[in-house]
Amino acid sequence: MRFDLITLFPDMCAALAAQGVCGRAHQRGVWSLQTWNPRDYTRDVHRTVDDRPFGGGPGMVMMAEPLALAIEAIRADRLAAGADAAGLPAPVVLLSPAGQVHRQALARRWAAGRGAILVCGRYEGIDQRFIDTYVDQQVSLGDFVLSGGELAALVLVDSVVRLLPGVLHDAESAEQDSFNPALTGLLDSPHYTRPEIWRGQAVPETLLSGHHARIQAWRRRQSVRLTRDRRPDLIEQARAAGRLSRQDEACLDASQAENEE
Ligand code: 9WO
Repeated sequence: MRFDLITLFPDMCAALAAQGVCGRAHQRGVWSLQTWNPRDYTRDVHRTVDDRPFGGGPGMVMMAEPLALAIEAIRADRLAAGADAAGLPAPVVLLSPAGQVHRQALARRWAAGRGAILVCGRYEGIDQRFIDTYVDQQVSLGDFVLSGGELAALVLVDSVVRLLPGVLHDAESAEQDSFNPALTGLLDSPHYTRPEIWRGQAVPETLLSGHHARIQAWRRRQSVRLTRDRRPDLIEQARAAGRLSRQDEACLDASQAENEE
């Protein structure tokens, strides 16, 4: 899988390919990341990538032409590398608050694809004519504003790459929700490690019992209750999708009754 990032700040993007599970997988060739600087596709001596907005207003706008030339260069390079299925060019994706909000189900869909060309905007925005001409879809991470699209692009790539086969160890993937349908859509239960008592706080007894079935049931109960308390919307979704068992419902009823006492 190959991701091409169009960015004025390529240095910001190197970390993902260098560290952690994504870094390891990158080193093994599971995926690749290339950055393309629009500044390298300018033709004036000042290497201008931005200009003042027509109609006035604060700040600067990214010019269409350097971005378009970067896309053309990427398309040629991906073709030469055989990175795309024949006649199926990689989608061009803009990270912006106007996009579809990213979530785990979309990350899974991306993980089945060939990658993408990710456009990272800066300044006040990008000339709309570039967006109209080249951008296939916009992706948002949520309702907040960043100073540029780079961090959002890296979050997107991270969420996809960790789902690729062989990126996580068995031990990690066993815990992972896509391999553990029972947990899908619920929040994970709390984790503990040594020491058994830390600053007077003990580890929940069940986790020390060595009783696998009881531990599993305890974790599931914790997941269900935590999700109910913090993200009741996810409980509704899980229920609607038939992902809550009779035990899950009983656990919700029981803790509801405790709260009402
Ligand atoms: C396009 C656009 C369209 C409608 C409304 C806002 C929009 N912003 C952009 C855009 O290309 N913005 C660039 C990237 C330039 C300004 C900083 N940018 C940005 C991206 N800020 N915040 C994001 C972002 C991306 C994904 N999820 C949350 C925020």
